[in-house]
Amino acid sequence: MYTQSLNTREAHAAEDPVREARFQARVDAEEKIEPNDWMPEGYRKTLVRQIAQHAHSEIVGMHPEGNWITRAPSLKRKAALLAKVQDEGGHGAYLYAAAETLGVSREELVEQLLNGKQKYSSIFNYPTLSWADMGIIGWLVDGAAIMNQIPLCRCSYGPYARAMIRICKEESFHQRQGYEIMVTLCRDGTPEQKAMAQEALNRWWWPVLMMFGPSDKDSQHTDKSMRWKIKRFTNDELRQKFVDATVPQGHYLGLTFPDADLKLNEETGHWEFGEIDWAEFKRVIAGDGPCNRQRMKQRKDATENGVWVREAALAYAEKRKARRDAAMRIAAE
Ligand code: FAQ
Repeated sequence: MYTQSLNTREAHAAEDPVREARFQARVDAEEKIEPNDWMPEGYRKTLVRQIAQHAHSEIVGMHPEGNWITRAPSLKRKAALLAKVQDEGGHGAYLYAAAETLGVSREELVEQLLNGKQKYSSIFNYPTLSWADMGIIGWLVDGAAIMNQIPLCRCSYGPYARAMIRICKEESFHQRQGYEIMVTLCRDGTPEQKAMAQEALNRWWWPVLMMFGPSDKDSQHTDKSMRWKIKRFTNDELRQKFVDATVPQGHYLGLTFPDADLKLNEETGHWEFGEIDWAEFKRVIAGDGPCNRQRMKQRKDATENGVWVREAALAYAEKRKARRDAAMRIAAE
């Protein structure tokens, strides 16, 4: 399958204006592009980059919350958090499978994460310092992820769009469990619990806004991705939609946002917000955020420590196949 995909990849590499025009017409007509269809090499590369980055984010994104599983304040909270972190692992697996339909193997993608050629979302380079961070991650990080990912359910590439439908359903549950933690802390909690929630919001608000990527004027890939209908909205459009949806939710909790410039523009109906610290964003995606080194070490260790599991699973699959083949041979005789 992999060799076949490589051949397809070579065939795609050649520039072909006629095929490209036909491809663009299909995209414009909202047809789904499937793995065996002809596609421009740039389209394939863009998808591999984005889907791989997305898959890595889900896997690395298990670490900040995984840090709190043993310290969740009740059995109910522990069970919900455990299930959520497992869901994130599942999302990573779907997304690697979607990327594999484009002729790259999961091993190659993991290798590129570990050698720094591919990225994961900036947000997972921040530490989880209190229980309120579990509420904040569900409410804001999953909230931002959903805002970005609902339009991806209409992405022109079929396998990615279909993976996103299930992922979004689960993310929506994650968002609600996070907001429910926030309600418990802020509306039903003690003054200390509310203060803990406010402190968490103060740390996470700006990094969450950075999740949507650079501003449109600095985004390198948006124009092409919009033309190919991989992206349906620009980074700034989605960021604004998120701020508009989230600020009233924060006010319901009685929290204040760490932004002196945040104000509702009565004419446009949008919440205007202050300038994002793009120097911090660049630093974090260049590898110098608070937890980049720790996260990469965790992934390297997990890859190395998991060698025996992968080998055992492969040996077991081969043994089962040999047994099945032998049974079929006997049945055929
Ligand atoms: N972090 O030209 P653009 C989740 C890079 S999943 C790091 O605007 P594009 C679930 C970008 O790669 C969260 N790097 O790029 C969960 C490019 O660099 P390159 C992940 C970033 O692709 C919840 C350069 O900057 N979601 O949270 C970031 O058109 C809770 C220029 O940027 C996805 O991946 C960033 N934040 O737009 C899990 C969704 N932003 O590769 C656990 C799919 C930008 O040229 C717990 N991805 N860069 O070297 C997308 O929608 C897009 O890729 C964007 C970026 C919107 C993220």
